[in-house]
Amino acid sequence: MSRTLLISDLHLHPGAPAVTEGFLRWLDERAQGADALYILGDFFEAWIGDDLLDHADQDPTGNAELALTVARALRSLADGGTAIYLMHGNRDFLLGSRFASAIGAKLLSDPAVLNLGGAPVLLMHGDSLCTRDKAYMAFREQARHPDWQAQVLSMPLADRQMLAAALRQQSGEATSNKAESIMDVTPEEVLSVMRDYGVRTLIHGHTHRPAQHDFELDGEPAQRIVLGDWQADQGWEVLVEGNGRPELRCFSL
Ligand code: LP5
Ligand code: MN
Repeated sequence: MSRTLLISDLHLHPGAPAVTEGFLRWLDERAQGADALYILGDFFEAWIGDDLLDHADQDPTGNAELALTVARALRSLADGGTAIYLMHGNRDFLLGSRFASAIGAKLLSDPAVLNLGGAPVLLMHGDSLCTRDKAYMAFREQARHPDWQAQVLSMPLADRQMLAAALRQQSGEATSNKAESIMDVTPEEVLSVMRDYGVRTLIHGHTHRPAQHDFELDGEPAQRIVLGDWQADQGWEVLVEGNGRPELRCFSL
């Protein structure tokens, strides 16, 4: 029976080695032998450019070493026959084709349609669904602009580390002053994007509010599955076996 796994929001970083170790174990124990693995964004806590991979020996932050370790493990999964797909999140939108090919993955656009057992399923990171968060939507537009990205990627790595830290701090201050409802998906936006893509199932992450929401879309049953963020002691996956329905699962790491 075919097996497809979807994960998101691991937020891997050197300061949380237990999550990295848990992920490496999960790869061995759960992902090994799967037909496909979809990583739906925020795989890394912050990604400042693929050229970081060249500078592991001069990277005091440990980010480069972490990326190389994870890349090796994913590469071996891909070599074993698992198709890996990587989508950008709002923390790692600078992940590029170089990292993707290092791990043997394909970069996925957001949104992407996946055919699961004959039914189309929409995959997203989820940040673009939070349309009531006007300040974030403005930031997103800027940060996803090719000119801004080219300019940022031309900066020295150390300057990029500082910029990423400054943006993280700004974001932390901004989010602590935002209403919880603003930082969740906009219900009408969910319906609208599902209609646009003609799907009855949407799977995304980003909000860190894992759940399966069942509802009606134009008179038909529909579902929105939200993946959770990984912690030192717990991770989340969506598992699809054969022609079965996607199943949200929480497990200890
Ligand atoms: O990420 P999180 O969970 O804190 O909040 C998100 C939204 N914030 C972001 C911003 C990222 O955290 C920034 C970090 C990116 C790391 C990689 C950067 C690589 C590029 C640079 C280096 C090469 O996505 C947050 C949402 C929240 O999710 C919920 O959906 O609300 O949105 C914001 O916080 C946006 C703010 O409201 C407005 C942004 C202010 C930025 C202003 C720029 C100032 C420049 C300062 C630098 C000198
Ligand atoms: Mn996110």
